[in-house]
Amino acid sequence: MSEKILVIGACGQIGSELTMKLREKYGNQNVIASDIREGNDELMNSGPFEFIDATDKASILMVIHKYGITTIYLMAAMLSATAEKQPKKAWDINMNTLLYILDFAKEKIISKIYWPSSIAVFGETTPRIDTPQQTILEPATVYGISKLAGERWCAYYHQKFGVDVRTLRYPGIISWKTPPGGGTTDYAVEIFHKALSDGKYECFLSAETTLPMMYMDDALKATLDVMDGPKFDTYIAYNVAAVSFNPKELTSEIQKHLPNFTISYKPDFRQKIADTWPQTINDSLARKEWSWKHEYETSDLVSVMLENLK
Ligand code: AKB
Repeated sequence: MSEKILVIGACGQIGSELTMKLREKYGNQNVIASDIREGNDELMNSGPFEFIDATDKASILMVIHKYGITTIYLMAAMLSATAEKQPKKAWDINMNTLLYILDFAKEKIISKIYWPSSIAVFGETTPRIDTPQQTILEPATVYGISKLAGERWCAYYHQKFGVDVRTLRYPGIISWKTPPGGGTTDYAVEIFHKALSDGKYECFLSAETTLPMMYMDDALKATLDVMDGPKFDTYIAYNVAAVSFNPKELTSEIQKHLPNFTISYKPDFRQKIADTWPQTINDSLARKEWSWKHEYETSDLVSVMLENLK
């Protein structure tokens, strides 16, 4: 049976580019985009689209039956900063939808799931440099708690019911096509827009706040690679890493292209979130087990971002 894919949350930062990549690979008609709002023209015009509220189990099931969906990429989520403002709503979106999808797979209505986790599963008590795959997981944010709980649910459904679910722990994702929304790492995208439009940027994190980051193309490659591989014997939410930098270092890279660009710092509540997250990630397991390798270094992603946003 050929794969029929449903992307839930297809109009968000990762969802929109992931949908286009999947359409390229599996054919436009085999990848159904869905979200609560319309996406960009490219996404809306290149293949099927359905309005789905990710918390509405019945409408997800209806779309699964309508298209004969075999695989779901569940990209709808409330990210770290927004989730702190609406904890219960964040839990509902980040957790209940996952449980619906896991149940659909348990009941053999669908056969495969991609569900992303995040570096937010780590917390203050986790080693922040070269953070291992297996380590202390005591997240301090609602988003992090939901991602950690989600990982454990995925492991449970995999082990108890044989559900084929795969997960990567994304770092901050840098891209230019669709803006991110509500994340702590979002400064590293906003900065490019402001550098080009205003020549200056007021950063909500302090100069020295180092966080793991990845260019979108690398994130998509990792996602497709982990989905292409054989089913896991044991469920693992893989650490994946590319680069790490702080706002000061990113500014210096941008200044190589825009020498007059200036940055000022006004840390807000997001600083506290960033302070609990790792600075660098050890992803040797992903590199060993499915040959994960990033391509974009910081200087590459800065060039690509400025080039495309110009
Ligand atoms: C966020 O900042 O909340 C996200 C993430 C690291 O998962 N980008």
